[in-house]
Amino acid sequence: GVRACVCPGSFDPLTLGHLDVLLRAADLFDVVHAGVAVNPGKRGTFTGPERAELVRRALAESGDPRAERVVVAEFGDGLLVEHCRRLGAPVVVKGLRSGTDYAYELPMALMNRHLAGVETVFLVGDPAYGHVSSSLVKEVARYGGDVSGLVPPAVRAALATRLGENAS
Ligand code: COD
Repeated sequence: GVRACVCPGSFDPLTLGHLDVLLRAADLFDVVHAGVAVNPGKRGTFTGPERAELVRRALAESGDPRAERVVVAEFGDGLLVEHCRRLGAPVVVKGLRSGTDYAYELPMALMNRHLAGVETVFLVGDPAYGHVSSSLVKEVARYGGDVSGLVPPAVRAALATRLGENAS
């Protein structure tokens, strides 16, 4: 059968670190569901639909053949394991930058296995993106720093519009 996984995240916005994990997950699975989590109590920089659209555009402009196996969907504020069940994808794939990431991810991985038997596969993050997070990228963009090499071109343009000097 088709082996499917979910790569969840806030993706507010997608970085090159996220993109690397999505494409490497597509080396291991037939279908990768990029799951855009939207916490209604937390106002993000981009809305759920905007984040999902940026992931789609970044995948398309990457020109990488693996991108054809990545499907993007928001999952609102529900449980990740419910999203996995709806999609028929019993595996979660996440990237780890550091031991701090692992400490944050371990209880969630244990909880998701407890709740629904959903397994978590961790990919070792590319050290080239070890310093790349959505929050730091937004801080750099807000103060006019150069975010090329940190985010795909589509995200760079969206950040300039949303946070750059000509933002309202
Ligand atoms: N290199 C490698 N991996 C990276 C990098 C990088 N540079 N940057 C990010 N990542 C990976 C990490 O694995 C991270 O987990 C993932 O990308 C997503 O990162 P973010 O920052 O976009 O997303 P988070 O950490 O805010 O997402 C957390 C979730 C939304 C996945 C989590 O809160 C969740 O599952 N929520 C749903 C509700 C639920 O089920 N709660 C109970 C969980 S037990």
